[in-house]
Amino acid sequence: MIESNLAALADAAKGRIAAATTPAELETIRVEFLGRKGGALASIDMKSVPADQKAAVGKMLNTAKQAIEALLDARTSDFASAAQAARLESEWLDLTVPPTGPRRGSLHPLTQIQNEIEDLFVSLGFTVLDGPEVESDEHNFDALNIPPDHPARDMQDTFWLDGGWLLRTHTSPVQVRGMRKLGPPLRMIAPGRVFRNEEVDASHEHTFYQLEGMMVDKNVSVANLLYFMKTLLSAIFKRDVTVRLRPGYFPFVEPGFELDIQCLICNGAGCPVCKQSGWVELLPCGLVHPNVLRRSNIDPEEWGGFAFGLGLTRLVMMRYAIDDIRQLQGGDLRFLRQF
Ligand code: FA5
Repeated sequence: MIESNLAALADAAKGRIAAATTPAELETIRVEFLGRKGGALASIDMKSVPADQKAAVGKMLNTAKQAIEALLDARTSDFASAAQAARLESEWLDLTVPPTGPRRGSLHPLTQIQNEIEDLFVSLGFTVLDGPEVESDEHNFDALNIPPDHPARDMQDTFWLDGGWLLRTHTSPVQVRGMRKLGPPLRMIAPGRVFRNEEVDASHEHTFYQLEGMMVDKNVSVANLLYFMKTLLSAIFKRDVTVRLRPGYFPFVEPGFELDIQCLICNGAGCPVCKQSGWVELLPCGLVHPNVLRRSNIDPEEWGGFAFGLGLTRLVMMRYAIDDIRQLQGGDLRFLRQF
């Protein structure tokens, strides 16, 4: 009788232990079955067991108690391992994930390319000069062999300010400042912002960047000019690009050239950036006109020079295949973050 009661108790305990979902539940089960006072095993009345069976029943009780304890211990240690695994999972760190935190900015593509060109020319012995954006008529036009009423003044639509001042239409006035300040021999570049009262489209801005270059020395020739142009383009594009050189008119150079690059947006097929021509005007240049040297107190009999006026904004467009110039100064971070 006691034997079958014990077996039923052990089965009941086994079922309850298996179904327990928390360590607290296990504790309740432990008290219920094994508690010294009122526990199911403790309530078995040994007094009613005949003396000759007491030893055997005691042994059975012990076995049942040990079996329940073993089940409780095993289940308790299951809960402890699960808790440990959950804690490790919650503390897991992937050390290879890049750090979050504030997003770092980057240099504007124009600044990046300007820096590259400056480094290149500095390594070739050139000085980097700066000039004012509000210029005098004299520096922007007269000293560059463009006197008042000269038709070439209409080549660049000017924003005029009061008192004969203007927003410089090109970086060429820095040539004048460089020649007057430093004298010959001279190797200078001058990157900067220029302004034209022009209608804006995919390749024309009213505010854009140029990079002026000038070398004044003895025996400067078109060969010197072409050497520097080639060095510049291969440093920027790092691959072969198709260019063409054609005569160009600028009052401050003689002879003057236009160096065009085959449009890298459409590979010469024709698009809005190149106005369907397949070519983009990029790098006008020439040998410095004697009048320009003379106006800056340099004797053209003794000295000669070349000058160029790189369209820096257009160069950036070609290098990164940007199909609309307005994106460069639109301030849209989604665009800028690509660089
Ligand atoms: C000039 O500004 C001359 N000062 C360049 C020069 C310097 C010639 C020294 C000879 C010797 P031009 O107006 O062509 O030239 O402008 C030079 C370059 O600036 C152009 O080839 C073009 O790449 C760029 N450019 C001109 N107008 C715009 C514009 N509205 N928007 C963007 N880029 C322009």
